Amino acid sequence: MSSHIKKTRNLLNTRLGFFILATVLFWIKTYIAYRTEFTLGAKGTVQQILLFVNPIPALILIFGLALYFRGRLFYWVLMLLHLIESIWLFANILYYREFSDFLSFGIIKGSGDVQNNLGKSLAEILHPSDFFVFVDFVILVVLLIFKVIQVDRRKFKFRNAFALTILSFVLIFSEYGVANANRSGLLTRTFDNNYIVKYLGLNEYAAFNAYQTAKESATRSNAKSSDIDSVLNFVKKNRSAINPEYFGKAKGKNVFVIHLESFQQFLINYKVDGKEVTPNLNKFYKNKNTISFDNFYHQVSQGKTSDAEMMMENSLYGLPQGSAMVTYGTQNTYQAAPAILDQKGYTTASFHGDVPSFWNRDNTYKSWGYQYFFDSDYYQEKPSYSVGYGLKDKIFFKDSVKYIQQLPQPFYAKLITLTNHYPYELDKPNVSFPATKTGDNTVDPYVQTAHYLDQAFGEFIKYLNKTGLMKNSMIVLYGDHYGISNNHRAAIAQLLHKKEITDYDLAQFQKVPFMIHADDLKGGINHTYGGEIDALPTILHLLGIKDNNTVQFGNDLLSKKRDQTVAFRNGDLVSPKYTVIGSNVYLTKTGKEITPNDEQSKEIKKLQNHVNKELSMSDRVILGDLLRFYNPKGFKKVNKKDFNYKYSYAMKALKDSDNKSKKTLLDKIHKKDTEKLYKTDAPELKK
Ligand code: GP9
Ligand code: MN
Repeated sequence: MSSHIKKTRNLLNTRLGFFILATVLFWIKTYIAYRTEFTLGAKGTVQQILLFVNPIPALILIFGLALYFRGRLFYWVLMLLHLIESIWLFANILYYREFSDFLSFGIIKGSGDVQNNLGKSLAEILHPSDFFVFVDFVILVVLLIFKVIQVDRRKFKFRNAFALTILSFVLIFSEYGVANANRSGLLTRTFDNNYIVKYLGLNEYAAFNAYQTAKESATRSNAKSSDIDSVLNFVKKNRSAINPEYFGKAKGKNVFVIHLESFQQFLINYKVDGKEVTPNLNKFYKNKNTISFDNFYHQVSQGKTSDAEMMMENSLYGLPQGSAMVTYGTQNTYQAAPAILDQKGYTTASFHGDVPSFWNRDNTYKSWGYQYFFDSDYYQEKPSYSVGYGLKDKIFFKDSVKYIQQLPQPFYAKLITLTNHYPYELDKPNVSFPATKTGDNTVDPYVQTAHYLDQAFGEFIKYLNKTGLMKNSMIVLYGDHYGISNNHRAAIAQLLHKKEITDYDLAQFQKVPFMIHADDLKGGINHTYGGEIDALPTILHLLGIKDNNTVQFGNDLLSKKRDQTVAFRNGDLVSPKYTVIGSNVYLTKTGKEITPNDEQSKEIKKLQNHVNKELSMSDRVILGDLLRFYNPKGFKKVNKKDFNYKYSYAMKALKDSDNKSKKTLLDKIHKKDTEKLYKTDAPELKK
């Protein structure tokens, strides 16, 4: 036994031994922080194992640097790196406690207005126990000072130090390989900082974030203020005239934007075993006061939901790779729907039953000017309440009412649903619809979660009717993107009752619902061709806001004369006449593939040029942060500092604004809590 201790002491008295001790202590400490300070949501064995081991490779790399130094310098360098690493962990623990997200370099270097008011409330956030993060540092220092561990003056071979560096890279890349197999697109699609920490670790996250921030500031600093001029010329030409029949028809009303997750247009009026999948949405679609578009396409790329949000509320395209909300959401200047409406007297709020960091919403929404973001921290959570990414739709809608009724009117409220999300899981008690029988397991349950979403929507509509909100609100519905990806051709063919699926069919399969309802609106099915990029101008005109100045790449779908070319993010396009997929051309009306004659070629070339230009112009706006150079008349630049999405802060703000002006639903119906009027059959809420 004593020889064992002696051996260990001998080892610790070597440089390698000291390096191992420091690494192991830091590893344990990080893992404890992972488990106790962050909500990383590691599910399943692979993620659990990755979470456990992921601190090691980067620690070998970073602490291993010290081994290149001679003499006492090794100890100094190692302890310095240790201290920096500890401070990084410490800072993240504090930041996470306040913002449920990890620190990003964009925030740290942030030009004043994006600093998230760091520091202000530090005293409130800090717990004395947080200093545990420095315990191992102190231990190591004490051991050295009191010579419990002897300083080893012998040289550590360069060859060995180098071998350790190589080993760390091998481990980092293997770890990335396993992570990417578990979550494909981890770094290319960049979903959520939590994911990167969960899979790769806090240091890898820092490196990746530094890379992203550098890339972002490079494109930003390359841009000149005059770059905005060509953009302004382009969007000016594109703007369509208002349609007096619709302009201002919903003026002064509240706006509900309901985001139907992964919801495709083909589901409307679709039947399985003779039963409608979405009876409530179908009824809404046909309602005489609903304008329903049946040639409306999603235009998203890798950023999926975040691309949809970007287009719907900014009339700017997402980027060809990754998510613009993640990379360019925190720092960029925007002229988004919430900001425009805020400046017209609206209260603005987004509701979503997932963590705030997903798609970087917690930062991007500030840039867009959202006053409130009711994320999963605002909802009661129980294991049975959630599936997949978060709160089940029925519970989400019901529990949102608590906040809706406190919003001063008129308000702009966006509710982002979640349950109808790949892989379309739902627990038995909530399944009340037959799956399709294509034999493709990813496709078949899609109609079941879509049916569930429809029921949730139906319950919400009932509430709106009961409370009178329906009368003074405009309801906008949209599907954000496909639910069934193009990889499922055989199943899609079966669903559409077709023998074979062509590229043309797949393009048309990208249609999603877009419906606008208000009590005195002239409804009907509108066949104009358009997409998510066109939502904002359409909505603004209905609200009577003639916005000729902010930068928008879409145009009002209700305008009588408008460009109906729909750009997909990869440059493919659909117009009323042609559908162009790569080099293949189809007639949109019939789906017939053609070899264009000269005249057709000319027309197609014109369409294609327009689409290419539109996409690249939009990219320039985002990559160069061009809106920072442009102060349109009638629009005030958003000050991100004005916003704080922490629960206690929001509750106080709601109370304060209520004291100032009695304009909430709660006031209107004499302090009666409207939650009681909400009826849901959600099995989780049954007593
Ligand atoms: C997560 C949700 C899903 O918060 O919005 O995003 P998606 O995977 O559809 O892009
Ligand atoms: Mn989505």
